[in-house]
Order: sequence, then C-alpha cells, then structure tokens
Amino acid sequence: MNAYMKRVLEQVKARNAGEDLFIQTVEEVFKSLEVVVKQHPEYEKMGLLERITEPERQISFRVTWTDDAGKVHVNRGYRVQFNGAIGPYKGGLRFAPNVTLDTMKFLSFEQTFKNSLTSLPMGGGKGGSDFDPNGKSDAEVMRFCQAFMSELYRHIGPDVDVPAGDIGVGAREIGYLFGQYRRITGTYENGVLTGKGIAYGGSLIRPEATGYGAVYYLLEVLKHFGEDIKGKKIAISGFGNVSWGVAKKAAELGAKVVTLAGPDGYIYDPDGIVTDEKIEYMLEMRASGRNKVKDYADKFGVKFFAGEKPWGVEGVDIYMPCAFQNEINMDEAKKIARNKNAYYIEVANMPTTNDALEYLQKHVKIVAPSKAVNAGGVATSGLEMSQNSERLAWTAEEVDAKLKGIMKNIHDASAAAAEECGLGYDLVAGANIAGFKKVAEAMIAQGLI
Ligand code: 2IT
Repeated sequence: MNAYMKRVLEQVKARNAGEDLFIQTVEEVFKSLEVVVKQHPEYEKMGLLERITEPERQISFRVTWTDDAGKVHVNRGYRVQFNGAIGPYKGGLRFAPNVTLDTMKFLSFEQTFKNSLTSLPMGGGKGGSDFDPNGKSDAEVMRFCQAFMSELYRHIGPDVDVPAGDIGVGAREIGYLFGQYRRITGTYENGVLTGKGIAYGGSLIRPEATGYGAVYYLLEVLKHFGEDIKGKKIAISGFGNVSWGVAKKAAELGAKVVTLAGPDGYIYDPDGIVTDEKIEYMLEMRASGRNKVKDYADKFGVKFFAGEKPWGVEGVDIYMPCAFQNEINMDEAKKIARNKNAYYIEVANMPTTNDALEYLQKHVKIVAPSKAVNAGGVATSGLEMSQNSERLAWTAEEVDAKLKGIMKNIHDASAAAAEECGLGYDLVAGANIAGFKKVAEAMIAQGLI
C-alpha cells in the first residue's frame, strides 16, 4: 500500500475505533486496490478514498413493540446509506441479536462494491435490527416489522433507498414491512422493497437467486480449470434460504451438498441433499424458527456433530460457507487447506477473517470472494426493481437467464480486472478492483459531495 492508502487506513481505524468488522472490510478491499490507486493520482487530489470509506448517512432509531403477553420491548433499528454514486441505495435488512452499527457498516461497504459488480444501477446500503425473530410468533414479528417501518419509511423510496431481506428477513417480514409502508405513505410504491411475494410485485427466482447465482459463478470457475460440476461434493454451512438455493441448483446439475450447519452443530449426509423431499425439508426447518440443524439428522437418519463445524469432512471438493461473517478463522482455514485442490467459494458476506483468507489464497486451488459469488441475490433484486417500474413480470426462465448472464459477467469482469493489473487469475482482487472502479469514476464525475 502506498503512503496515501496507509494514511487513509489509519484515519479509518481512528475514526471507527472498536468497529472491527468495518475496519476488516476496508483493509481487505484496500489490499486489492494498490495497483489501481497508483495508476490514478487524481484519487488523492479528490479525497476519493477518504470519501468512499465514510458512509453518506447512517441512521439509528428506536423500535418499540409489544409481545403476545403485552410486555414492552425496545430494539435498535439501523439503516446505513453508504454510497449512492451509481444508483439508489440498495441492500438487505438483517434481523439478528448480534447486529450492531459495525455490522451494518461493514455490510453496506461490501454492498457498494457488490452492487457495482452486478453492472446494474444500485448504490450500497444495509439496515436491520438487533431483534431476534427466532422463537417469535407471527403476530410478534408483524408488530415488530410495523414498528420498524414506522421510522424507516421516511428514509426510503423506489428512487431513494430500496431495502430487501438478509439473515432473519424473508418473504414474511418483507410482506409486513411493505404493508406498513403502503399504509403510512398512502401509495402503491412496490418498488420500495424487493424480495416481495409474487402476488404484489415480487420477482420469480428471487428466493432462489443468491444460491443459484453462487452455483452459476462456481460453474465459471470450474470452467476456467477445465472441470465439470457433475459428481462434485460440496460442504456448506448454514441451512437458510441461501444454502437451500445452493443445494437445489447443485443437485440439478449433478453435484451434491453433503453438509449443513447451524448454531447447534453440523450434519453429514453421504448421499447428498439431492431429493425434493430433503431440499423441501430445508425450508420447513428454517420456517419452524427452532434454528436447529439437528432436525435434519433426526428426520433423515444421518449423523449430527454437536457443536462442530463441517470444514474437516473428508472427500469434499468444494467448500461454500453460507452462514455468517468470520465463521472461517485460521483453524478452520487450515482444515480446508488439508485439501490442496479445494475450491473455496465464499457465499455468506465476509465469511473469512483476513488472515484466513490470505492463508487460503496461498494454500488451496482457488478462492472466490462473496461480494462476487453472492451478488446474484441483489442482482435479481435489481431485476425486480426493473419489473416494478415497468409494471410487468418476467417469466422464471427470463429471470434465470438474466441471472446466469450477470454471474458470468461478474466472473469474467473480475478475472479481466485482475489480469489487467498483472495479478493473474485472482478473483478476490479482481472483484474489488472491478467493483471499485465504477463507483470511483461516478464519484469523480459528480464532484466533491
Ligand atoms: O447481502 C445481500 O446482497 C443481500 N442481502 C441482498 C440485498 C438485496 O437488496 O437484494
């Protein structure tokens, strides 16, 4: 890193002291940008790196709701509008007990580059709350969503900021949030949220899109190495919406997902999660709100490993962490790297600590970064926005074909960006460079704001 980058990084660390996830993301992105920053002395003159690491706006608000027994609860709600240079802010809402402002900042910073990579006009944003939907009744979730939207509505809009789902926010929550937005504003602006139900403007394939997109990206990586997905074994973590999409598409293409993981441990299914019954059961498990992956082992008679992670399982070709940030640390990375031919394909947002990421890049066949691999979710949200604004609906085949094209383009653009900088087939650096360049160009063109 040159002196300018080092100086900005120090400033970011001082200004965001204690926000370790955000600092981690900035460091990870900066590491890739060295060559580009050297080529563009105007970045320093325009304070580009100082500006791109400071959110345009961050909102924090009180959310008051009552549970079924009438008890009052207060949670904290957030929306971080990180960068709007290339389009309205766009990004998910995460409801989980460990959500902090730091979580929101790292996610919205990542989102800025991810959205840029999709080649669709979307800026970066993220929001959510430390509310835990697990174990709550439908009525409680509805009251929470209504209270949350009662503040959020004044900060969003189809041309302003378009939230969607993330961990803890699925079709049910989006429905309650949209209902409250419509009621408060008295408008039918269904382009204000994505991930909606089909009955009120949702897009076909949106629920599948993140997982499908990850597998489409994987196909491009395999193609680069002249390999076929057929017969490959995949270890994944998580058992939510994204994991479901990965398992479903992998099965369709003749590969098999052999592990799932939750907060309670992991399951190993040697036959693979390949039948309709098993794939459907994943949705049931998630919808139950129990948050226990052991349910799968009980139902299908496979092994459950309490309190363990799936990364040491033998005979796996591809590793796809689909759960949450920093689940792969140095110890886990070393387990994966016992397989020198491993394909390490990040899916969850920032699933790898920076030291583990660097280690894996040196010790496995290839590392692909989540901001490229999981971009099919937000890309399909972008397609949902297009359909809403044109007041039409594409078929599942049309959306799927566009998603496939976007994922191929993300892979190819990342590979080309790294190649141009003399970095070879480095998908991590390539994604950061390609995502960054477009946002930087838009920011320079728009002057000092
Ligand atoms: O992390 C992500 O990209 C998402 N949660 C999806 C965001 C979106 O706007 O669809």
